[in-house]
Amino acid sequence: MTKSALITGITGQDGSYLTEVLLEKGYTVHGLVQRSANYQYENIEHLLPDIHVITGDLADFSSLVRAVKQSAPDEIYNLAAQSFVKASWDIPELTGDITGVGVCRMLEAMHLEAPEARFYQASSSEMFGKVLETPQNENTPFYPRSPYGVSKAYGHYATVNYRESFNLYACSGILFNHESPRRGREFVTRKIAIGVSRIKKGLDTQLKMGNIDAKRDWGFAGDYVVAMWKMLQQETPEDFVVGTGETHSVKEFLELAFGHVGLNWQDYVVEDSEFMRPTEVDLLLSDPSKAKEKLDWTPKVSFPDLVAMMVDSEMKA
Ligand code: NAP
Ligand code: G4F
Repeated sequence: MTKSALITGITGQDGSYLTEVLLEKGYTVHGLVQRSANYQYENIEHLLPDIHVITGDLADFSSLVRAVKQSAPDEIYNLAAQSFVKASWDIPELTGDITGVGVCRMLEAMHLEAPEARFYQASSSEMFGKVLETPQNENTPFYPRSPYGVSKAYGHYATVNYRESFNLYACSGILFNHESPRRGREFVTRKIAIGVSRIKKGLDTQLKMGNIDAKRDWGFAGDYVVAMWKMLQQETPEDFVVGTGETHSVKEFLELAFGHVGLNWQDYVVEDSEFMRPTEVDLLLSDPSKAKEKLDWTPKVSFPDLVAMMVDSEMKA
């Protein structure tokens, strides 16, 4: 029988790649889309004929109940969030409401209307924050460093608690940074890829950056959505860390990205305090051995290939 999936955040980077994977597997895909004056369909334009769009919002419980009723899902992927860390200091309350409490609303909607469904929560390595051990695994304690990280920790524990309280099939993927040509333009990898292509084409002369010593464990989003799906195919619900097990600095990303088009990053990059954060996450590095062992999941795209993919995409755009 055809399976039904409900994806919140379907217009985002991960939502679009996950939709492609689920359609390929024969799922009926329903996507929750928030109302806006200019709908953000850029990432899913090509998928619109094959999916069912439902208007709703993580801030509006009644819309979530309706979405679950309407889609009768076997699987729910809660990917919607205010996902930009830097903005979470500007809109901390909204971030808490959507990225934190929104998870609770979605879990409760499932609890009421589809308790047999399986639930995936998009947890984040940002919860590790000022890391208490390296590398980070499923047992590493959290020390969030931003309103976003705090909100994700709330959503994470809400998921664990609904699983334990009501015996729901609910699990969290603690995903490390993952990128692609569909990444939001304000995130550092896409910002660099766009900056490099504009400089190469003579449209800009410099690229203003924040803390380029920060280190992240960067993978390709297309690989990571497969891990989300695999988590919901297990016999029992569990949480998994998903990452590459490699860490690189923003500086290394700059070096490779500029180098890819024959330029030297030091000739163009300038520091700008506007892009610094009140508190920083200095280093993230995953230990994805549980995902490898239990989900048989490993990332396919390497760091240099990811950088090249993103720069090439902007050069073509
Ligand atoms: P993204 O591109 O920013 O997508 C976020 C999605 O959430 C968009 O579809 C957005 O809709 C939607 N949304 C925002 N507020 C909403 C609301 N109030 N109600 C309903 N929908 C709302 O994020 P992503 O990179 O795909 O990440 C997916 C999820 O994984 C997020 O929860 C993120 O926090 C988490 N995560 C991401 C990473 C990463 O490295 N990418 C790592 C760990 C965890 P609009 O298009 O209308 O704005
Ligand atoms: O690309 P970023 O904005 O991503 P960040 O803060 O790591 O968050 C992303 O990954 C999380 C998983 O760990 C997700 F949960 C979250 O939703 C999001 O997808 O910044 C990466 C690093 C930071 O240390 C930042 O300070 O790059 C540094 N950086 C330096 N200059 C910059 C810039 N970041 C941005 N966005 N813009 C800059 O100019």
